[in-house]
Amino acid sequence: MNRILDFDLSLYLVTDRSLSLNRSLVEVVEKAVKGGVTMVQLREKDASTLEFYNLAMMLKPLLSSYNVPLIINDRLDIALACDADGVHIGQSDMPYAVARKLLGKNKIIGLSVESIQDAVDANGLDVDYIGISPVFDTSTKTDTARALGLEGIREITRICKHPSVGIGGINKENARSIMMSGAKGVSVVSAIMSAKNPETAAIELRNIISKTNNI
Ligand code: TZP
Ligand code: MG
Repeated sequence: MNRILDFDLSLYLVTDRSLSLNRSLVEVVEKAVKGGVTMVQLREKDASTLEFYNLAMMLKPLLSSYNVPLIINDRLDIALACDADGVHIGQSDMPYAVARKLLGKNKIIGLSVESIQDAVDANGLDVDYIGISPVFDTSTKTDTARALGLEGIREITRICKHPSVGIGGINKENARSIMMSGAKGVSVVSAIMSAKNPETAAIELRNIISKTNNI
């Protein structure tokens, strides 16, 4: 299927309100997009449906004013209800084919891959991007598969036809190595959510990424 969706994976923020140092989600996200974040995934593991929906509805006009896609983690119902730009699913979430059927061809669907086999399997799916997860161990998410490392990114980007972002333990010290291993972008939680200044953190990451000439 030829789907022409315009999105830029280069600096992909995944939210976690528990890491926002008591600042509001909207405040941190706005600073992050001002600093150059190109995609935002709203990830809420403990929120009620109403709270999740309300947060998505708050982020939607903000992100659309910056032309930054809003991706919803896991919850297709929330993505549909707020007409988000897409959804990100993991290996134990809704099957890709069902997600695509529900969302239609004009929405972005990302899939987490946690192994070489997942990457091979993703080649049989029409996903829009993959998240290579986790690259490094991270205290932000501890129930992850084994860390794939830079070697994992190299192997997965070699065999997988979809553009990819790395996630897990990525910061300004190692962002360059993620890009140099073949990813089209870096996905971060704490490097921006917990930064003293999320705007500066995003600017610094963007500078590092854009110097790699990989995007
Ligand atoms: N999926 C795999 S690792 C991770 C998620 C959501 C958390 C990454 O957080 P951080 O703070 O960027 O290491
Ligand atoms: Mg999930």
